[in-house]
Amino acid sequence: MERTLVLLKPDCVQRRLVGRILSRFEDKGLNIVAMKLIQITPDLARQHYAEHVSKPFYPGLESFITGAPVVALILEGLEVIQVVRDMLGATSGLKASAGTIRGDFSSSRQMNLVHASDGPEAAAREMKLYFEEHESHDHEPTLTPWLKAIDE
Ligand code: FUP
Repeated sequence: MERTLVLLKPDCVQRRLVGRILSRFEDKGLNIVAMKLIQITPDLARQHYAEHVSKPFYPGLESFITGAPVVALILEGLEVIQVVRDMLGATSGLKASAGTIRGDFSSSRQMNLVHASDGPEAAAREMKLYFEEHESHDHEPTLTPWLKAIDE
């Protein structure tokens, strides 16, 4: 089992899409093991987007991501890091395929609704940035035997 950090960004919360996006992850059979509503500070934004801080688009990205609360969550599942990235689609909503979350709900490169870790190292780093150990909860959904075979 793998875990990944997901943020439902300010545009997602403001557009009242939180329930619909969470449903897509639940429908896929992914397990929510941590979740909270938080306000990202400029300091946290700089840590999260460390690789982008010096880029021309960063000031706009920071004011967007700190402009309203976000829902942070940790999802668990088989190959969940890649599975969730595929569910999101390409970074820009204009390029993301129909059927993906960004493809279906976003027409913007910046306001693309959801962030998800792009690899195992990023997932480990980002889960630590947003959650303390005691905020995530191991649990086995009772319907697991109907979501995957025992040897998967
Ligand atoms: P992603 O991994 O798909 O979230 O995208 P990136 O890490 O490449 O970019 C991080 C965020 O910066 C994206 F959510 C969108 C934003 N961004 C811009 O606002 N302008 C750009 O030119 C590129 C990215």
